[in-house]
Amino acid sequence: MVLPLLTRIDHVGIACRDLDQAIGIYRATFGLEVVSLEVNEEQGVREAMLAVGPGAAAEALAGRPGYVQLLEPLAPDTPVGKFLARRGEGIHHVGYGVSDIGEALAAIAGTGVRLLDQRPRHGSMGASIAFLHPADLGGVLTELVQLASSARLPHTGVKGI
Ligand code: V0V
Ligand code: CO
Repeated sequence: MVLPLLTRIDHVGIACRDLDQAIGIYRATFGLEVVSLEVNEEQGVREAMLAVGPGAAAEALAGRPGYVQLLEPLAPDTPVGKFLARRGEGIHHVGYGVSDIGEALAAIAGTGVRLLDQRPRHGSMGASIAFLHPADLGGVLTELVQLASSARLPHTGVKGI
């Protein structure tokens, strides 16, 4: 196992009531563009990833850029739906890159931090994701992200950079 477990900041997840409106705000204010728009039934969200930082050329070298992930709930009784009802719109979670999500989950479980997912789930753009309990991490819902294999560094095969 290679330390540190977290290799990069992958995305900031932001809860919103109206995804199209939120996308419009990020586009108008910062010029960010949507690179992926997905419905994830298991997670109960419609979500958009907006790339921040390096452009396409740098992305090929660095794996992928960071993202803003805008999250609209599919129903009130979902993680993001409940969050909106309790706290309103705002930062919902932080997603960090990991090289090997299985190894990372096993190592973190040994520290006593509670895993919300015992095994990886399907995430945005083909990534494998797993969540850690916010109550054990200073109130921050924390997500581990292992990139899809097609997103590995082209020359080295290194994952999750
Ligand atoms: C709830 N709480 C949070 C929170 N959501 N604290 C910090 N950040 C959040 N996002 C707190 C809440 O204030 C309560 O604290 C307590 O947790 C219980 O709240 P609850 O409304 O009853 O919620 P629960 O217990 O039903 O569920 C909360 C957890 C749940 C975090 C366990 O939301 C969860 O499993 N989330 C993981 C999945 C997820 O969020 N998926 C959507 C993103 P007090 O008041 O008791 O102290 S999907 C995604 O990111 C994808 C697809 C991707 O990146 O690819
Ligand atoms: Co996320």
